[in-house]
Amino acid sequence: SKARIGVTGLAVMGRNLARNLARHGHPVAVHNRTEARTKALVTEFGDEGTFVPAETPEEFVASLERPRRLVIMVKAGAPTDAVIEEFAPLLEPGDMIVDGGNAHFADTRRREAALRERGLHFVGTGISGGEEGALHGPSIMPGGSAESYEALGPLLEDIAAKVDGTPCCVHVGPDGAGHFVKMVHNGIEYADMQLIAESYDLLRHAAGLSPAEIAEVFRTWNTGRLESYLIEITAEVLAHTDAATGRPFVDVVLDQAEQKGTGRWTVQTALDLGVPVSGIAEAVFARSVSGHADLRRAARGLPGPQNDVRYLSGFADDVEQALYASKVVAYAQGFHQIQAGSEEYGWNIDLGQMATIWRGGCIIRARFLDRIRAAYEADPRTPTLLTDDHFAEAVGAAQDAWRRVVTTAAQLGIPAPGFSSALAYYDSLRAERLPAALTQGQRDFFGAHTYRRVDREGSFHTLWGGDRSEVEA
Ligand code: NBP
Repeated sequence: SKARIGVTGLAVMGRNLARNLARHGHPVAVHNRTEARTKALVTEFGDEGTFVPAETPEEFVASLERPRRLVIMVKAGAPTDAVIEEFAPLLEPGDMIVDGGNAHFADTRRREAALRERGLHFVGTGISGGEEGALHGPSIMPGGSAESYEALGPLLEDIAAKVDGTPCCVHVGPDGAGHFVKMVHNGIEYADMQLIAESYDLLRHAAGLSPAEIAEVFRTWNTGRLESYLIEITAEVLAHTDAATGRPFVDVVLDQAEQKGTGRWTVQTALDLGVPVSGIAEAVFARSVSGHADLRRAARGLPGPQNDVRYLSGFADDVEQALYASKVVAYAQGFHQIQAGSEEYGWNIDLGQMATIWRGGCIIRARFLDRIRAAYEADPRTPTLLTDDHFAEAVGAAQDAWRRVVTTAAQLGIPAPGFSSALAYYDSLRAERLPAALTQGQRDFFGAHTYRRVDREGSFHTLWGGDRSEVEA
């Protein structure tokens, strides 16, 4: 009998996805460039379900029922193109190639168009949740044609995480929509992690709490509106003691954050789309700053503030409110980017559904996402989450504390780029007038770039070098 689906690329992610499929009763063909991985999978986990191991691409393709569903789980970039080129000639019209790797959505659009020409479906699929998620239920964000989702959806929904019985998997939209949404998911993840890191730093250096005490604070927060996977693991990491030295684990780790690139892609794409994702950008830059060891060493002796204010009473509660409000901003910016991408590429993405499928399986899974779903259910065209009734009220109530935290950070010289940029974004949106009017005046002065007026239609230019009269441009 034939396999219902196949997975090629059996490193951690592919192996666990294949096991997840098999455990759900789907016979799964398995293949890897280096055959040892295929053998190891069948030897170690063969009793979990029906695996159909294949030594060659030809054998692999022949073992799949039609239309064929072939999942690629290899390193993103050139390896993905190489594998597509290896398998596509062996497939027949109507067959589906699913790329579950972390591809850039522009690559996915290119590949989808090329394979469509050859009569094949190409389904760029964002998969979040790491290796544990792949095995026990990830959040799955498939792009590609609606037709391909009919054949793939039931299988993917079967192996996805479930929240209240709802699978964390939905057809996001055509071609690169799935990988685009996965990219923004990762961008939001960067922002969320940075805000949590700043919370820790402030509790430690403004309030003087120990890592173990801060772990307790995070545990408490995890029983409230901030309840999420990231808050939960933060408490675990902070409570951990290094076995070798007996010191807090967080004190023996080199303070230089690394990145694989999806945060950077989010910001690059946002710049192209003209979407202000300042919180995500600050998070990417914060990692970048941390990694510039030479720069930091050179600047270490620069003067800081003399004052040593300690806001102990109520400070942890203030930080909770700053974290909550900044987090709303980060999500508002990320969802704005998805909306802009959807309009640019004609994807017609349902924003409420994105919040729904991120409630489980993925790294940013959180109680909070139910609220975002509700916001888009109440008004699918809401211009920003910040003006949704619930969030407007909650952030409004948090803003005094948020301002105190940003002020404290500035006074003590503790960097809080995430908190402060989120607050600046909030205040920018709220402002009756922005100094952009002055910027326009400067642009008109040095470059005759023209400006619009508040009281009349049209474009205008002031003759700055002449009698300074105004002309219509
Ligand atoms: P890796 O990204 O480490 O890729 C290793 C796999 O790619 C192996 O199966 C390897 O085969 C295969 N491969 C390479 Br490299 N070049 C190949 C080529 N030219 N032809 C055929 N196969 C080739 O694996 P991973 O960490 O399991 O991740 C898989 C994908 O999932 C990546 O795109 C990753 O970004 C994405 N992802 C990972 C995570 C995570 O938490 N790790 C989460 C979400 C998404 P070999 O065994 O013969 O060397």
